[in-house]
Amino acid sequence: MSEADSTVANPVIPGFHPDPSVCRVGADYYLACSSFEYFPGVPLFHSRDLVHWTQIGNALDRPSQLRLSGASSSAGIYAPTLRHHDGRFHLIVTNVSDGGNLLVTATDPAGPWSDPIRLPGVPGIDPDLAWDEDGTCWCTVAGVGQVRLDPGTGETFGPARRIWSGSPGAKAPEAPHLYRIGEYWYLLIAEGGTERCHGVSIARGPAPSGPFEPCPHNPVLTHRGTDHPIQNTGHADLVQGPDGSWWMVLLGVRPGGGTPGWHTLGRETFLAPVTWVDGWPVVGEVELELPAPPWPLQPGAAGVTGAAAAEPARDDFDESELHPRWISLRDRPVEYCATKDRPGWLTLRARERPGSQSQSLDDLDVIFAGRRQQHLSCQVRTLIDPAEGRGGLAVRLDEQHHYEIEAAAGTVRVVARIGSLRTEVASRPVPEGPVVLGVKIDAAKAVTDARSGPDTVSLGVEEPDGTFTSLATLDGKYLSTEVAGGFTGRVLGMYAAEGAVHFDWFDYEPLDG
Ligand code: 6LW
Repeated sequence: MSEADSTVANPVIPGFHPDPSVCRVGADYYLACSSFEYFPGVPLFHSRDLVHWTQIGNALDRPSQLRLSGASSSAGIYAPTLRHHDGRFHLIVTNVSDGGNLLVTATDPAGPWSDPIRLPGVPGIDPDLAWDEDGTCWCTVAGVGQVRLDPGTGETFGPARRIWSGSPGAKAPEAPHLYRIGEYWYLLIAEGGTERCHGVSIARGPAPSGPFEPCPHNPVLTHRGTDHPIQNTGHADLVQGPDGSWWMVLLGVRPGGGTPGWHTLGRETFLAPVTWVDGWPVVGEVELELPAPPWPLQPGAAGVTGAAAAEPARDDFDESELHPRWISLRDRPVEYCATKDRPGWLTLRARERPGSQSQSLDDLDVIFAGRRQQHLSCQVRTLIDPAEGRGGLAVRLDEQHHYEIEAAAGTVRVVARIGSLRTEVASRPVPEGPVVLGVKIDAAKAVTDARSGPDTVSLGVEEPDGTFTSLATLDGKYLSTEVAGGFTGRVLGMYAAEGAVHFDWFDYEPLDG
């Protein structure tokens, strides 16, 4: 796993970072991912070596750019394409819950990004942008359709035209990216669906509009039907390394446990080498450890930016702005989530709901701030002061799938919601005042039985002497994508159920395993 051994860890961006789109500007690489019902949307990363990525922002971080009110989980923001053209970054993406496709631009990818240009003439999901030698902009979408677009105004010219249907019989030809490489235009797609049959195929033609000839070796990448530890590989984008070599970023998952295998971290961003044979790409192995690329590696300075990163990361909430890794559900109004109410603490205020006394993680508009689970085994802790309300620490997959430990003055309790079932699993008195809540997630070391889960989730409190007392240990499979459905992964975070709850700090610590 170490760079000294000449390997680097994959995924290069672990945890719920699907649908990667990458672009290179000189020595710098930028990468964008999907974000679904979470606000802010479209996390953006920077790298100089394609291996170590640091989050520099989120492209859609203002309510004027991103409306997710009422969006169901796994709806919202799908599959961006990030490109640099004419001195500007262009990011095209779909909000499936609010008007479809939109385009934002920026001169600095760390932001600010423009308000969106709406694209009513661009149908469907997974829009791509490519410019030909004349400066004409081609927008290609899932299906695979294509329309000419003026990215300055959003105007489209003519109806979308079908340019390829992918491999005969394969479902869901999607995630197109179009590139001019050498004498051909290449059309890279995903097909087979984003589950176990996912794969990457390619076609090429003389012009951006085709006609396209499929690669005789399609799919150029798939792990379908294998017992490879990385599954669902697909939804890729191509980029050249600093030395001119070719690489692919793609999504994959790491299922654990028995049958059928449950993945809990969502779809993650992996890196794979690419070579070219007879004008077609040959994708190298997508492994958990990759041979290190031959250029100087530049580990990120801060944060959890790679699967191997092991340093604990504490958020003290001493800055007025939250780090871009923090995501909330659908929006994050400052009157409900702020560091100014009690300096040095994050205050979450529950919404007041007529006819109902409190909120819970079952609600679409619960006040929540969390970060993606990025390691198969990890531990999170937070110091909560519930004197003015009730709130807690949660492991969230969606509204119907979450475990949480909740504190009110004098009590903590563990609640589990799985599908339509919701139950209090354990409770215990605690001294009045601030209390440290913790969640420890342990990946299974062995499959003991065909049904055994991928991990266990222990929820508890820290005693005054620093020891952790678990109140409940629950099977993690129920907070997996295979059980919950949809496209997302786990998010670990704080929430308010009633009144105001204050959080002094939040620790995320990767654990071995
Ligand atoms: C995305 C599609 C896909 O739009 O999943 O894996 C959808 N690929 O391309 C949601 O992320």
